[in-house]
Amino acid sequence: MAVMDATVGHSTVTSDYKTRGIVSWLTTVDHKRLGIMYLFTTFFFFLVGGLMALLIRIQLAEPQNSFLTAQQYNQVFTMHGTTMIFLWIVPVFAGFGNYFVPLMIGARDMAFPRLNAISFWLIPLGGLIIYSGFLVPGGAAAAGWTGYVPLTEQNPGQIGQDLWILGLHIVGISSMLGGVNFLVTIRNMRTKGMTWMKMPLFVWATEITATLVVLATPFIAGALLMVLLDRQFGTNFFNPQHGGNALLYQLIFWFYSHPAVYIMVLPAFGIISEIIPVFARKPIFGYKGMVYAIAAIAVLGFVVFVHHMFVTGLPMSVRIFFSATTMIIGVPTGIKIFSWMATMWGGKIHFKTPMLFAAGFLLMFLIGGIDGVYLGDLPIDYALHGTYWVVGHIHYVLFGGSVFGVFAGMYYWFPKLTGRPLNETLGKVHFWLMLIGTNVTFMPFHILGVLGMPRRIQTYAANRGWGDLNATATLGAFIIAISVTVFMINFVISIRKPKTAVDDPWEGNTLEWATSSPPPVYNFATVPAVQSLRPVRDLRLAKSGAKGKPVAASS
Ligand code: HAS
Ligand code: CU
Repeated sequence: MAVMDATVGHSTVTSDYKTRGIVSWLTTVDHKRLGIMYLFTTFFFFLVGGLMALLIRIQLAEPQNSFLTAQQYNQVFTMHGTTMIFLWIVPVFAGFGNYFVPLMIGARDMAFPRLNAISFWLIPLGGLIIYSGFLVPGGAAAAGWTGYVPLTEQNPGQIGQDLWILGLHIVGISSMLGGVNFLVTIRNMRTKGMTWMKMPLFVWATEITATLVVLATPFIAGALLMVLLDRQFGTNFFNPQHGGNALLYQLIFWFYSHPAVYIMVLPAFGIISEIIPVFARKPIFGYKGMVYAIAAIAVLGFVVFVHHMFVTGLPMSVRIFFSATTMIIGVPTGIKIFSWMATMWGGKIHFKTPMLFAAGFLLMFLIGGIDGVYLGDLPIDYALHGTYWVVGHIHYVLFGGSVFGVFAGMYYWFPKLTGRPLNETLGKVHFWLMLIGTNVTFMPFHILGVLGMPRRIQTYAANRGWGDLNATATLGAFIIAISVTVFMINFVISIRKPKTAVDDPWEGNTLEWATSSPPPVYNFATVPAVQSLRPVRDLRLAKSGAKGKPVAASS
């Protein structure tokens, strides 16, 4: 329960924060505790989603395998995609945002702490509802994470599909409440001196992601509601036999889900943009360009969605328009890639684990981004749509991109979150295994796509020649699983050590490094003055008494 805390004069700080025990966590409205709970919960879902991925890979490892039945296979890949997208990647960044946005802008908490707690609790609730499908007759949802009609409307008796819709609605409400909270917080609670153009890029990424969330999420909620009404209440929105239109579902779904792919990666862009300048010991190259590029990606993100529907028979003029916009969205993304490279260029790069993951992100996302541009090209997409190429694309951008971004942030901020550093040697083992695993798993997908292997198939004939590449991908998936295990071992070892982390272990630039590790409940005794993009570096310089001394985090 929130109680006015006289020492900080802010009603959002709970005075019961310091009490230990499970109840204090279950009832907390503190942004830092909620941030940690987001990270734990979503990581749990990552493990569940990963387990399902291994089941998929075991099934596909050899031709004519019968490890999973077709029905089980459909449920498993549907739940894998649903988990990874809606219960891991989208909310994990809300976790980082919750913890670090208030710290980075010098605020005491989020604008609406109780709303924040509700946003968090809706995630495990939504997840439980989605998974409860496994317990009902007919099993869990099995129509893919995209929930295309008519697949989702064929069998109204299969309640798992309705539970999936209900759970996604709840998770969507969580995202939107969180989004509004971020927008209000960032607009109103920045400390003195932090103008828009002095905001850390992670905060910018969160601001723009939150805008996308608030504008786009209602569309998927609406599309899913219409499916629910069609399934259970006799409407025919998407039923052509009664005057409905099945394509309408795809249009509404992708109007959300294309912007959503940027919801899933912009926060990772933000994290990388914090890490690279710190470890290259240079200011970020082209800060303003970086801000405008994120904004441009967000705006363009709303006008490319038809590239998911090039083969649905829409008029050629429409296809050409959306093919062109899809190419154009590579430009602001390219600006970001080049700015990160320019930031590293000539820098004295410290290859600590966070920087390794940031560099890995850059390379993997580049591959995924460029194979996406191939898909934006009409004739190529006619050939590759619905094949494993697309699966390769999404895993390079979402695993090589977003997930590497999450781990970069995890290693970078772990000392701040816990007061303890993660072990560097284990971190490097984790990184290299994950990088190798990612490529061994997902590179073969591209070749399989070109060889014509369709996505979402439970098995394939031996004479198709897809066996070896699939076996390789399965091997890679297990390498990834081992790398994640190494991370968890690292976590357990590190968390049991005494709290030795200093306030500012990496010589950071942004305000979270100006407070203790972990920060006190009120975040800052006094918030440092913000006069530049790198207030903590300014402080360090002032302390050392001379500008440009080697102690500076930049050249
Ligand atoms: Fe994507 C399908 C195109 C970015 C996620 N994408 C998906 C799906 C997911 C997803 C989940 O046009 C599957 C959905 C499903 O289940 O059906 N995607 C793009 C393009 C970009 C892109 C052009 N995608 C993402 C991100 C994601 C994501 C980010 C999540 C994090 N994607 C597609 C298309 C499909 C698609 C088709 C549908 C395919 C189908 O048939 O179903 C861009 O945002 C990528 C921009 C980034 C770069 C790299 C850096 C840029 C540089 C500048 C120079 C490069 C240039 C290109 C000028 C381009 C360095 C040169 C081109 C050469 C070929 C050399
Ligand atoms: Cu798209």
